[in-house]
Amino acid sequence: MARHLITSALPYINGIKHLGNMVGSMLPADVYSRYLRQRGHDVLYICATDEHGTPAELAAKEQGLPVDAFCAQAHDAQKAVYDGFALAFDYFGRSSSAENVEITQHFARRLQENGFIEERAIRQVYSPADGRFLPDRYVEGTCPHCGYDKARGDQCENCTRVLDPTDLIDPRSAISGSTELEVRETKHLFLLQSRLQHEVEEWVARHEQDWPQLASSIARKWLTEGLHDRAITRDLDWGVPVPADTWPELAAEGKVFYVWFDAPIEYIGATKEWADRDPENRDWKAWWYDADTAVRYTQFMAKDNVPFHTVMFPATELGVREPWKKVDYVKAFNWLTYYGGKFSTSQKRGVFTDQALEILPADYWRYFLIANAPESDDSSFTWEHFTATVNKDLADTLGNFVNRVLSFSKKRFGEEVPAGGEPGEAEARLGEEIARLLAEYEAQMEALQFRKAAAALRALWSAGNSYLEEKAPWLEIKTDKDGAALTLRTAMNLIHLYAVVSEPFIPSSAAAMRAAFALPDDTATWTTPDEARSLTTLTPGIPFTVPPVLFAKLTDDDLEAYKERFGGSGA
Ligand code: B3M
Ligand code: ZN
Repeated sequence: MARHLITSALPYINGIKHLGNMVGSMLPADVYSRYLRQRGHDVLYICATDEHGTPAELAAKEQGLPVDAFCAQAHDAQKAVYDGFALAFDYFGRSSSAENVEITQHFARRLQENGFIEERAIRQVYSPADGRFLPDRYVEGTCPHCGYDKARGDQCENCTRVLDPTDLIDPRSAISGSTELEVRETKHLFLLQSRLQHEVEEWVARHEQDWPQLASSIARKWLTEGLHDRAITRDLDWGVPVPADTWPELAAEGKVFYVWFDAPIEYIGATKEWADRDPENRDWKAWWYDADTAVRYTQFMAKDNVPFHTVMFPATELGVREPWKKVDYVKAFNWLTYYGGKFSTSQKRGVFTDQALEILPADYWRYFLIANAPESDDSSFTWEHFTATVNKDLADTLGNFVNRVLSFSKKRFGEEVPAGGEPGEAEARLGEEIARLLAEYEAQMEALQFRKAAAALRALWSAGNSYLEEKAPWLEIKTDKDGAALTLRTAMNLIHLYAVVSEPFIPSSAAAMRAAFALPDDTATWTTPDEARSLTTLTPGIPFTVPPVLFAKLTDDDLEAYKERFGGSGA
């Protein structure tokens, strides 16, 4: 049994995330964590809100709140949604925690001692009207590359190019709108990534063959372009302070670290937050320090975050010259689009995770999103596709099977798993099919191929339906009561198997399926393909109940209502 450290990219604090964010980081990480836990591995799944940087300050300002109060409240709001999605984090922390401040400052000091940090005077946009420097998103203007007129100082949302505030044409302050901007000189800390280029290259070369192509190709591209030294401090009120013991002058000026410097360190920080809640029993360092082979570390993220995780954070970790655990596997996702266009938080386009839960329970979303995860390419969310998938896979194939089998058996044989005939040729064939599909499902899960895993799961559900159609116990019962009892008992064993193996995808429906049978809890542990083949976990006489309908079928009226509310064609 291995120890698995799992993190998903830290959702930014400035607002509730949309479904595209969910499917590209937290949800697959949760599915994978649940699967590994079921297989008996020691799993630590860590996530947190990413709370520093200009967007946090701007969002707080918009709501008329001090930044710390805004972040506290926004953290709780996001956490509530993730609870609603049944994301089973071991810990969901905050990058503004004392733990992260401590570890971030430690990293910076070590980088300084090792000669990887340098103080440089740079020219920054200053706004006399606002009485402050305007880093990153505090400046807006026209993109010099594509001409988009709402480009932000850190990046152009239209052409995705990374920018510096001084690059913008016709710059204006995002706070006051003032266009009377000056460029002034100010000192900042630079991380000398260029000096780490060679080491990072070697490190990537040793790991990339294990990574999916999406991750390794992005890492390669960045390395080919060359690692540039980058400013890791900002003139902001909110952030991890530059430590005064090492940089008294910059600390006195109130400089803080740049959000992308402290955010990845929060993976470690949040693990310490987790341990600090129960220090007797939890050892954060065992997961992060000198844990090279003892821990397997898998990260989940959307593709725009890949450079930070495959190149920049490893550079930081290498430069610290201490044995901090580095990522083993980078699971990167493409974009989920909304009718082929962009989901956009700022333009409120698409479906947000809180709205999704207002409409339907989490399992509907979890299944649909993972079954259509943008793995090898972008994938498109449409309400038509969503309702059709829910109806076909969840309501017809799985839910209806469960309900049909249990209701019919109850009606004809009472509320216990029926006795009756011995398994025959049809059951042997079914057992082979189930064992094969389950092995396929396991293989895809271990390979983190979520769409293919979902397809195997769906095939497992379908196999039950085919068996039921073939045996037709509702006819069989007229001539062969024992045979019908065998069919139903076998089908109930399938339901029990589905309850176990569907858990990573649809945890609450899986719990409802399992709870239908009066069984001790340990039968919830994984069933191997070999065990599954015999389909005899449930023996005659075990009491059962018929659970309420697992998945409601969505009607044409529902579909129209969703399209009405969210904009059908996305135009
Ligand atoms: N907060 C994701 C984003 O906002 C960013 C991830 C940080 S992971 C250390 O794009
Ligand atoms: Zn642009």
